[in-house]
Amino acid sequence: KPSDLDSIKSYLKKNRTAPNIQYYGKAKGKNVFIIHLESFQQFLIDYKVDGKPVTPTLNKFYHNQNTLSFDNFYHQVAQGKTSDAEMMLENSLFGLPEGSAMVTYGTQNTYQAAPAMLAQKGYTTASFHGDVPSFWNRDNAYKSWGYQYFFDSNYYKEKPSYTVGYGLKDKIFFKDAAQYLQKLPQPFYAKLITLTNHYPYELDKQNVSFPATKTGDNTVDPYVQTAHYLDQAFSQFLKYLNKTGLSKNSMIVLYGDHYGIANTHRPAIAQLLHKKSVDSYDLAQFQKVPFMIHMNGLKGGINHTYGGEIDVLPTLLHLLGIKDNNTIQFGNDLLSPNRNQTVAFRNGDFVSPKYTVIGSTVYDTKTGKVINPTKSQQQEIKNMQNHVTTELSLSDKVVLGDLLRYYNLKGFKKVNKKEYSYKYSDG
Ligand code: GP9
Ligand code: MN
Repeated sequence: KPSDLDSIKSYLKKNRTAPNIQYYGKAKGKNVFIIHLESFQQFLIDYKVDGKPVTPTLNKFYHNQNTLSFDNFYHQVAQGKTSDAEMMLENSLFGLPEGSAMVTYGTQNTYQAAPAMLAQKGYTTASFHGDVPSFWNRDNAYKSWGYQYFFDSNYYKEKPSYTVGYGLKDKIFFKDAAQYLQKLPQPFYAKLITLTNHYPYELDKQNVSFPATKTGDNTVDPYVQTAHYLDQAFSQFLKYLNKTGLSKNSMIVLYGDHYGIANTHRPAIAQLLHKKSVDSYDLAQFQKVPFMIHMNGLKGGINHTYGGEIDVLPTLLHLLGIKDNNTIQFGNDLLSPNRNQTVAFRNGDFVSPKYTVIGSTVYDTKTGKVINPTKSQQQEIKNMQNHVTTELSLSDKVVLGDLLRYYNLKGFKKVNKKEYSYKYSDG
């Protein structure tokens, strides 16, 4: 019922942060590219195998003076993996503790998502992905989120040699996506979801141009090879953006959706990190994924704030100069000066600049050492824990109760799903 929103509104009111005036509106009217890097972890950035960088292009992009990069940015997904990441990115709502919100609540629920918000500001909105449209219920959830176009696998030329694993190989995907991109009225909001760097990291021989790691764990060792391939695909796409001049009037956002190497592969992870063994603290650190924002003229650098996927939308809205004083969103702008830096994992564990709390164990985030909290530290940690459980449960309340159907967001027109169709037809 509508009154279920009351506790949520008052929580959000307390937690909202003011934008950073140095960055507010800096990307107003620009095209937005969201490049979804499949299974891409932060440790790959600047990582070398046999003295060679795995991702030379992404490394350069990460260190570019016009790129804002974040080195304490965590994925916050659960079983919904990619779909949880998309859910957070587009709505600043968490995925669910079990299953996939996009699948179970993507079709019927009301949303006030990024594509719809931007479309109502004059943007063209499109998602691109080289898999079938039904995967993760994208074809329905995207309508609820207000995507005007969804260029799924039906839109690209198909040949057996063009695909590997779940779908189209990234190099072909980026190239084929370009023909549709070119025709989108500007400004646009375009999300490109890559796919080749996906477990079990298969790649056809011609495309393998990087040495596998040698941990002896077969599902881990080829990871750097598909990551390298993804880097090459991104490099081609960047060239295209530069050649067409699109890079000049666009904000390019990159992020890793979730881990590629599951925490169960401890011995292999230890070897990759050149450590004797890894503990829960190391594994929490291992959950970092890249988040980068690039734009001509943007004041870049590596920002050390602690945050995660839930924080992306508020960050982007502020950069685009879109007020979000009344939105039902659980993240906060990564560029805001006084933001709360407690990063919730979906299971209730959390990381912050001071403490990393995994189950009942408390680590000092700076040193990685287990600490025995004093009475006053215990209170501090308890407050943080409270914050985490509150935000997760309130977000769940919004999704499970479909509460946005009762919420009248100022200046926002409710999405009418019937207006959308993504069916491919020739000509
Ligand atoms: C499938 C792709 C993979 O279309 O997005 O999803 P994941 O297995 O990474 O959740
Ligand atoms: Mn994924």
